[in-house]
Amino acid sequence: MNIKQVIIKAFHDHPGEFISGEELSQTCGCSRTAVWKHIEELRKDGYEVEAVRKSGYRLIAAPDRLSAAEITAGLDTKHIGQRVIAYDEVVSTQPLAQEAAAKGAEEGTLVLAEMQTGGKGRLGRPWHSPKGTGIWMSLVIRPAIPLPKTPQITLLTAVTVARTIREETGLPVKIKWPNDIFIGDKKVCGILTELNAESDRVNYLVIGIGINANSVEADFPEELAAIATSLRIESGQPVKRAAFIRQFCRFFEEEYDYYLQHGFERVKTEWEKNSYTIGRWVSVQTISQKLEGRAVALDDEGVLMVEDETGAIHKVYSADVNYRANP
Ligand code: BT5
Repeated sequence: MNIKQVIIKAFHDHPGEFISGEELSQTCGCSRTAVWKHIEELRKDGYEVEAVRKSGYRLIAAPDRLSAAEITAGLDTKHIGQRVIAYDEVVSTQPLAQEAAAKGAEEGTLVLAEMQTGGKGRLGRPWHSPKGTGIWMSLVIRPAIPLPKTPQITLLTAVTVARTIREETGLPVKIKWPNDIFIGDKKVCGILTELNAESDRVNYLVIGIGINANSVEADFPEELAAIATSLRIESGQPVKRAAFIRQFCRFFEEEYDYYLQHGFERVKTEWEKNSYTIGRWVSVQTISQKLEGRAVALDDEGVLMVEDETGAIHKVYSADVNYRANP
């Protein structure tokens, strides 16, 4: 941690309290003049810091910026989110996270940006990622699981995002198989999992998560206006993005550690409980076939099971799912 990060952490550890210049200089291992200079820099970064003679410094407000220091301050996880690589503007966080992972970035590394100019969804589709409004992040993990189980990680991520949204905003969310989070009938979050593996060994996964946090209606282009929403639009409240990400990291680590030790059962139950898909009549387009039927459940591996009109069960591994009125 650099000195600015140490100061931010100290403020987070003492919310609303004054910290003396002396104490900060001891915590940071630098002179009181150096502390003062770093506080000045924090002010330039948008931090509102009150300074009172004899009392010291007190944080009044932190900017809603996704810096590494803001996210890691007060983050009590073992791995997830402990290393943050934050950018202002990128084409997409996915290749940057892949590059970091290829160079050995540790499990839990988070790559994020205020804005993406070429954010991507699945199958080459675009992901709209305007400046400062969203959470556009890619998480590197290195699970020791066989290749066919990796789609379970997307489901685990969806369950975790859904829980974070529920607990941070109180909004009712639903998961649409396999990777969309919906509020009502609008999409608020999409997840894209990319994989690097050799024969049957996973080297790393990069989980891309895009959440419309503070977007207002005008932030969505015409083609998204009817199908996309944000946490702010739905709740009427702006989201503190750094705090939201910290909570996501805690929930993800808890769910992920449990999954690695005990398997998929808990994710499956939680996913089905939150599902927008199970019980609905769906039309499924895979690379090779199109079918219609009722989505009945996930199987023990996380594969979607669809029952057609003849009662035959089809296993759907990877596909686009659309919803139909019941026949
Ligand atoms: C997804 O793909 O939903 C995965 C999105 C993953 C985005 C994250 S952001 C951080 C990381 N870096 C990246 O470059 N990507 C990841 P898919 O299921 O294919 O959905 C894409 C479709 O969602 C588009 O064709 C649009 O219809 C719609 N869409 C695009 N931008 C949206 C937005 N901001 N909100 C809601 N819907 C959107």
